[in-house]
Amino acid sequence: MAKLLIAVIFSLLLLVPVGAQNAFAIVIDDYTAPSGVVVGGPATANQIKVDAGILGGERDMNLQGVGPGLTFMVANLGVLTYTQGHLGGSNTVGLIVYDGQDNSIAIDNLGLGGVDLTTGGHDRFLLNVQSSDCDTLSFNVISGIGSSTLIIVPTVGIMELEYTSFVGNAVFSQVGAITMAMLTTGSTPCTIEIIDFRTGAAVQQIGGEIIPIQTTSLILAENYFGN
Ligand SMILES: [Ca+2]
Ligand SMILES: [Ca+2]
Repeated sequence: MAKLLIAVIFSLLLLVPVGAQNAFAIVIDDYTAPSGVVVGGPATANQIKVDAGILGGERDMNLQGVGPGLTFMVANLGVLTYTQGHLGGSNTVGLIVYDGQDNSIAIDNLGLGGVDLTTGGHDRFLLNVQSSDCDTLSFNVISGIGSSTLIIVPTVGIMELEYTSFVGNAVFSQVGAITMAMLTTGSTPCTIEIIDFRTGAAVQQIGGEIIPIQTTSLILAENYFGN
């Protein structure tokens, strides 16, 4: 009987249209709105892009601590590319800030007006990485005076960044700003390409297609097994 129910639940998973599964996803950025190339040099450099498709209507990009060698950041045709061509000297940071339309690289802790990242029962960010040989990505979620941080080593594919993995005191249902930073140290060149950043639930791979696990199916299973 248990095997039969599991099979039924599995079948239900396959029947849910893929489009419906992301109905509650909050798209932070799919990088289709182009930001011009931010090229590193002796000074920091910025690009601010206003677009309705970006969470909060704006993407603030900033390069910090750049040194010799071609280091740049650009968003175009659905791909965010960060290349660290740093050949030595101080560390480099490529920073992207989602904090509403403040037209400034400075972080407005209330800029998103308290967006609820848990809408639809979502409990994690889904970050789709196309390629990477960089070693560190750092995320910061800010809710007024609270903030939480997660530092990861990027891998190719859809990365699940669970809210419970963040360290700090941000309230994920009342978010004022989100930042993503590409951190590279010393003289090791690297490139990372990101094609999507959104909220979501757990994902599983079925037949080469990645679909979120349905909360309703999990509730069915929990009820049946008495959990
Ligand atoms: Ca902004
Ligand atoms: Ca800003």
